[in-house]
Amino acid sequence: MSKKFVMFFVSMVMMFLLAACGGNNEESPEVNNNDTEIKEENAEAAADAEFTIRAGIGLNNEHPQYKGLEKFKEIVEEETDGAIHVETYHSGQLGDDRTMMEALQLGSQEVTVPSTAPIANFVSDFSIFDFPFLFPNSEVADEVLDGEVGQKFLDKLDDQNLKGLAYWENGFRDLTNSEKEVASVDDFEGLTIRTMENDLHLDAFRAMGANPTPMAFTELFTALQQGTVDGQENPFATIYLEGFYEVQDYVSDTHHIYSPFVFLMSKSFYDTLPEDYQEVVDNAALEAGKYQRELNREANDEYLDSLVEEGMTFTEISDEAREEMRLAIEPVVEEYAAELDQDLVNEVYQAIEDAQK
Ligand code: TK8
Repeated sequence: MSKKFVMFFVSMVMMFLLAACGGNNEESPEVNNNDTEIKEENAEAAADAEFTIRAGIGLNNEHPQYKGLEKFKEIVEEETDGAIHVETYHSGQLGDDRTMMEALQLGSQEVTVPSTAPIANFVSDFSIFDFPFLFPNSEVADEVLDGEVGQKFLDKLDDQNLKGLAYWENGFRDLTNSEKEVASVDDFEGLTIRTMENDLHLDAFRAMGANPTPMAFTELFTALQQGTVDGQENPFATIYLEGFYEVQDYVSDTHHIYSPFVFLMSKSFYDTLPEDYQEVVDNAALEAGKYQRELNREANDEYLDSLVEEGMTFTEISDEAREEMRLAIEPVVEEYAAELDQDLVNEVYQAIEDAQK
């Protein structure tokens, strides 16, 4: 059976299940009506448009990342007078990060905005951005990613039939778990932690004594709820907006990795766009990214308090404890750095230094 046919079959089954659930769920008829209305609007707009962009992400529609996608839609539709129609999907409605990236490669989806960690499975050099404690703050990250070096990495995506248009921000990752307060590297001992599907993340958590297990984000809430894993790590905004506080008791500001998002477009789709439309999507991805980063930073500042209000115990990581974590992970970082393009590694390190001057 061809992959496309399997995907088609799976989506038919999903549509049937969704329809069946909708039918039983008498308590929320409004939501169902809205969905139908949105679908009808989409269908009409898509019929009038020359091009349709289906943009999907794993986070939900409360997250600054989704607001960023909405901004992208607004700019593109306005500037092309509706000739490009953008449909936005959240919460993994179109699949998990890897599935969506593969769909971009196949040309069956046009846009997704994953973290760099899963991108490293497609272009291994991207793993450098997930080196723990690489970026001291988000301003330095902006300067490096938006500069010449960042562009070199985006260019490497072309060979994978992916077009990298801009860096957005997932943010500094913090640890939550259901077992105990984590204040130092010793406290990681024995904790089963879900990580993103990325070898460097797995090795870094092993180096700190944890039992990491890779998992798609779409499966995470259930895994936490059922106790398949004790903990996970994500920025405060995600921990709050995805309701992880309902199934996790402890949060520590480990800030161990800064996760960039990359705004990706299917390259084969991008190449079919006339040049002036390419320019529109290039600029819209950047513009929407600026807006998304701003919202994200506000959210991350604000949501730690909200997590505590929801009853989570907050443990502050001291500078010394963070330095111990960094030292525990250092051999892993060196091992991975040795495997990458050395010139590029040095350029990234240099750019980070320059950005701090
Ligand atoms: C959402 C993911 C998520 C990431 C993760 O699809 O997997 O933990 O941080 O935000 O990209």
